[in-house]
This record gives sequence, structure tokens and C-alpha cells, in this order.
Amino acid sequence: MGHPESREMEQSELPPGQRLQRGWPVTHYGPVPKFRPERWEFRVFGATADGDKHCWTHEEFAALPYATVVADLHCVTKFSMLGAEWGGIPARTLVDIAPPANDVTHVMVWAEYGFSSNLRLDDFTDEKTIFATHRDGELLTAEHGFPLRLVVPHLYAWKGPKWVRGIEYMTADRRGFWEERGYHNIGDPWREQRYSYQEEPGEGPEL
Ligand SMILES: Nc1nc2c(c(=O)[nH]1)N[C@H]1C(S)=C(S)[C@@H](COP(=O)(O)O)O[C@H]1N2
Ligand SMILES: [Mo]
Repeated sequence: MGHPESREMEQSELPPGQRLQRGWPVTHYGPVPKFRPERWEFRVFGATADGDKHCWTHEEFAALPYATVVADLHCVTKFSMLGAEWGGIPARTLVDIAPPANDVTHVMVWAEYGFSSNLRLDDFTDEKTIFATHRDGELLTAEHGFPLRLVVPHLYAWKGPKWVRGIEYMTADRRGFWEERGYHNIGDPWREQRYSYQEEPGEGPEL
């Protein structure tokens, strides 16, 4: 749990057009997947530095170095939840263990049922981007992404898939699930990058 004072400071600012949401609603498309530990694996694939695919079982993944990040969640439907403490494995840690090839520019984050979201490599390796297993010290519930969800605090929350299963290193950008369906390719809430029609040239692959 974050220090109460730092939590208040985190709450001092909302991105434009957002309102404060108390509590923690559940927001996603499709059903909540059932977790089957024996079938679960986390994969890093695509343009890896060594050309190999890297896989972790649930047990192996859970043993990676744990860290916490205090961060907000901004849903593009205009509510924000502030100051949660997310615990898990920083994306940066994963990138250090299974690095991308030199020409990698983007990452596709893959989740159950083929849900995906694309990120620029810099957004993915941001020090606050984290594969969360816990929120405020408690294990995530199934609806909130157990056993693993990505949190990208500086982007709209759809950029953080729940039930995440792996990442694909890419040498060119490609749109993920919502990015193909009318949402902004980058999704910076401070710039209100909500919809793909707002994209400036160069901000996303052609639709
Ligand atoms: N797999 C998956 N992850 C997802 C989504 C989804 O539809 N599928 N929706 C995103 C959106 S739009 C939001 S706002 C957050 C909501 O997280 P929460 O339900 O834990 O509040 O999850 C994100 N992660
Ligand atoms: Mo959302």
C-alpha cells in the first residue's frame, strides 16, 4: 500500500476529460478466461535478440524479481482510478532477460482469446510498465486479469491487457485489437488520444 500522503499527491491531477471513479469497476470485452496453470505459459517471441522463443511456466514466471509501482488507470470511456499499488514483474526486467533484436521498434502484447495491444518499445520499457500479479498487496481477481495483466500507467488502460500470455517483438508497428477498432494507436491520455481518427501522420499504421 502506498504512503497516504504520496497517494494524495498522485490524486491531484486527472487527464483532460476524465472523472474520478471510486472503487474498481471491471471493464473488458468478452468472457473471463479460466486459469489452467498446467496449460499456462508466458512467451516472448518475434524478433528476439538471439532469434529464439523464450517460455516460462507459471511457476517460473512468478519467481521473477517482484517490484511495485504506484499508478493510475485511465479508461478511455472517461473514468480514472487513482493511486493503486501494482505488484509484479516490471516489463523492463523481462526485456533485460529476453532482449529484443536491435531493429525492434514495437511490441505486441498478447492475451487469452487473441486479445492484443501494440506499444512502442519505449512505452513498453517505461520504468512504470509492469506485468501485475497484485494490486494493493492482494492477488488479482479473475475479472481483473488473474494471473497476470499488463499495466501501462502513462497510456489509456486498454493498452494493458488482462490475462496476458506473452509479447511479440516487432520490427514494424501493427495494430492490436482496439487499435484496429477505432481507438488511437498510441493512446496518451494527457493528449486525449482516444480515437484513431485523431491520429496524426506517422502515429499509426494505415487503417
Ligand atoms: N484481455 C483484455 N484486457 C483488457 C481489456 C479487454 O477487453 N481484454 N480491456 C481493457 C480496458 S478498456 C480497461 S479500462 C482495463 C480495465 O481493467 P479493470 O477491469 O481491471 O478495471 O482493462 C483493459 N484490459
Ligand atoms: Mo477501458
